[in-house]
Amino acid sequence: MSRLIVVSNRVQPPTGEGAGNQGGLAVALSAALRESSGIWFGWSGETTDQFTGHINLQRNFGVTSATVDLEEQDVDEYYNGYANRTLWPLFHYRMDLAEFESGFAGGYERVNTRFAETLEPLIEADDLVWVHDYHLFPLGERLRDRGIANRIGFFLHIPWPPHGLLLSLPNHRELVETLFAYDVVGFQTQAWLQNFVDYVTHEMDGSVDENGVVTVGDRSLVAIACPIGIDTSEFVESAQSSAARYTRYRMGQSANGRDLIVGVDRLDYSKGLEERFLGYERFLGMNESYHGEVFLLQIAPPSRGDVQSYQEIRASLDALSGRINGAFADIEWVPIRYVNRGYARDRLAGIYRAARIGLVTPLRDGMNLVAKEYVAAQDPEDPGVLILSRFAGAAEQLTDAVLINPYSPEDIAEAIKLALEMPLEERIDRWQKLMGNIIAEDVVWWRKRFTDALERVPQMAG
Ligand code: ADQ
Repeated sequence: MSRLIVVSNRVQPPTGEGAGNQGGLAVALSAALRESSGIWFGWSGETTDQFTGHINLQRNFGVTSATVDLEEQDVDEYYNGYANRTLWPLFHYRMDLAEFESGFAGGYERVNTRFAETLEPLIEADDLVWVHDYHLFPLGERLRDRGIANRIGFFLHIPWPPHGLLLSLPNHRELVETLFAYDVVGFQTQAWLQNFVDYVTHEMDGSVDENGVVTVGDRSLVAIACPIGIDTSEFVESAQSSAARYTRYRMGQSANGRDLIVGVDRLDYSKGLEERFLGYERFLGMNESYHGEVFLLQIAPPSRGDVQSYQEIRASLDALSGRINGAFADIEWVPIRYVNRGYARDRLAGIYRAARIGLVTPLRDGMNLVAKEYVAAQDPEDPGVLILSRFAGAAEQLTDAVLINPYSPEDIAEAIKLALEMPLEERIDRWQKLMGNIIAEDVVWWRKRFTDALERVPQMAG
């Protein structure tokens, strides 16, 4: 087995606190790094006055992490700027929010070059290099510039936008060309992969063969759809842990016989939270008999608070939840509990298990792991119902969820009613089918699918 080098914007080494804190992705990557004596490289999350390229090497629970500090200007232009104010909105179909500043693009290039310069000496002859996500599109090319001939793969966690939309990005072609420095490029779904192929065939006169080899001129890459999964067995276990059981018990007590509908998302405009609240409001407006009988628990820890559009979405959700509660609440019942904090994974599992409905309604999402976690946490004898946006990548696999259009409050309202009234037999039937997929295509399956594809590519002569 080749040694694995994982590169991502942030590094999340294991903390040794069990299932409590590390996300499924970090767990899976940590396991692979441990098995292959690999290295996880990225930004430390800290800033420094002057970039030095000093690597902080640490070993935590068998995983070696190598992190670098960045300058404040790097963080502003590369992370808050190009990654989160240009690429993130555009790749989530939000041209209205995308900001095109040449300073951002310059900072993005600079940080990718700095990462490549710093990482290069750590790479040994047979290593597999696996780069993650939209922060680091050009990294492979910068490594090739330095003579790195190793197999290098790239996985995109977010959607790839339709061809016409990507044209609004200045220098879109350069960005796509950088991908050809990679041997394998992975997308979450067939739909995002198809968008990429559309761009390459229409804009670059490229072609794709039946093995997924995409060719432009004399350059090629292997493009695969490789949907990320969760650590299913770990999540099932954590839903049965004592912390989960206690949380479920407390939820049950505070629900007082009412049905719980749960939403869990980073506070992000792509997650469709306003539309979700409006759909729930519509449900309440249409179904007076359910007043006092259900409540929505929306857990939404703030993220990217330095970016203005995130401050705006936060303010508008505060106002909207207040308005809905003001309109419908009674002395003994509040229709929305809106919570701006994170929870340990085992407690989250207990909350999912207590919920009659998992409401997952992103306007656009690369995959959406919450949908899978909700299913994995259910009681097989009495499972809840997953309501899922058809615009989440997860909808390609989870076709037995109640699929909805997240832009339609009416659709959301009707799905809530349908789910609350769904007979046990149908709930079990849908859940078994969903769970079948979540078990078969878990995070280890995902990791192997990607690294196998990368290992199949012959290594270039150095
Ligand atoms: P995210 O946009 O962050 O990820 P998602 O896939 O839902 O979205 O993952 C969120 C993770 O954070 C889940 O594991 C969830 O449990 C956890 N989380 C969310 N709110 C939490 C809370 N309040 N407390 C504790 N944990 C919380 C990006 C892409 C997705 C893609 C993933 C992985 O945007 O589309 O699925 O990467 O590829």
